[in-house]
Amino acid sequence: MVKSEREVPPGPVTAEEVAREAERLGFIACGIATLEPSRHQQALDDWLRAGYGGTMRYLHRQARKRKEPSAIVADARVAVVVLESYLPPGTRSASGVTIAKYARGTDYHRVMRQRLGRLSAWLESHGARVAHAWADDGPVPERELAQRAGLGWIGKNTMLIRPGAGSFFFIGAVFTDLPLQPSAPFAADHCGTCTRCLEACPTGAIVEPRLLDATRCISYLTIESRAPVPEELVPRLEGWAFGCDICNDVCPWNERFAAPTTITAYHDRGAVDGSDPEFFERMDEVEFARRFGDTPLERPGLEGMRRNWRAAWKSVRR
Ligand code: B12
Ligand code: SF4
Ligand code: SF4
Repeated sequence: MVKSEREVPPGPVTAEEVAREAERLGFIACGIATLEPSRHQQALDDWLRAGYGGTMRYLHRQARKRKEPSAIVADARVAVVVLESYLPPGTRSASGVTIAKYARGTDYHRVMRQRLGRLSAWLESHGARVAHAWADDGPVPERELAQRAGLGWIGKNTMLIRPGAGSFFFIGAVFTDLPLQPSAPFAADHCGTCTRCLEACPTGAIVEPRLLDATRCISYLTIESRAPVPEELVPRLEGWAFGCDICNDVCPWNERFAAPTTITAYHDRGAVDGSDPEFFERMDEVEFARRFGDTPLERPGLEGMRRNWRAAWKSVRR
């Protein structure tokens, strides 16, 4: 059993000072999470056993660490958890096909890693010997740590939602040995009786509140899966050719509070022409690399985007 971080004596910097620095660097919120074992180990095991993770085998390999966050980074005592807003200003035309909002600018791994690196360096300059940053690139149960760090609740669509901010942000974490006072976990569930996300999901991927069958999720089908989109799901793509924002878009917490990001790297470059059915067919690998080499679209690559584009166009032409 891991010792409760609440017993750790105060360190050279306070959690409030860390939060101020995080906000100065451009994160929209920051909290401190303990590294106690997950309270949702059974939920993760059941999810994996049910096959909801599809071909994302890395989730099986990382399961032990996700359940035991203290095993992720040697000598770390807490995780400094931060949120980075990515909502690009402006909306896209409703005709044609589209891509997820997070993917319209520079790849967030690159962008957030730089800012997290600055936060790690700052922690080191304040006495940390361990300051390991993670930006969606490790065995970190990010949403659970964010909830534990007091940053929001996990909604029925499985997203971390923050009052006054919504859910269009990434989660990052710096594991450190600084003895920072943990935040109070976010206790409330502000979904109430709302079921908008469950009703709006076109593929029925949210099988029950907070339970997502990734193998039916458009985000998985167009980003993670290497296989063709299953025939029965093609008509349900609703024009999404890379990722999907529907269960975030319909959430009243986003309708009311989501504000555009000030980070220009996430702004829409306009590099994708969603009104052109042949857009990726006409492009060669050199052109694709030039336009999308530093964006999330690099993950499926040109062939993957051609597959997605064809399927998404079929869904809007019916
Ligand atoms: C695999 C993955 C996916 C998969 C599976 C998604 C899923 N819901 O599991 C796919 C490819 C479908 C996906 C899609 C998207 N993803 Co994704 N994804 C991940 C990743 C790498 C792992 C998530 C995971 O472990 N899933 C397995 C399930 C079982 O775990 P979990 O969802 O975290 O659930 C745990 C907790 O919820 C807890 N739990 C269960 N019940 C309860 C109840 C309560 C009350 C509490 C407190 C906890 C709790 O136990 C669960 C098991 O540990 C994380 C990054 C990370 N390292 O965590 C990003 C991450 C979750 N994704 C993110 C994003 C932005 C997206 C998309 C919006 C992208 C897009 N526009 O297409 C969509 C949203 C789809 C959706 N509704 O989830 C962000 C979410 C930010 C946020 N505000 O929550 C993350 C955190 C990446 C990041 N660093 O910012 N993603
Ligand atoms: S991202 Fe789209 S397909 Fe996936 S759960 Fe949300 S609404 Fe459904
Ligand atoms: S749409 Fe409603 S139920 Fe779904 S996450 Fe948002 S508030 Fe919760």
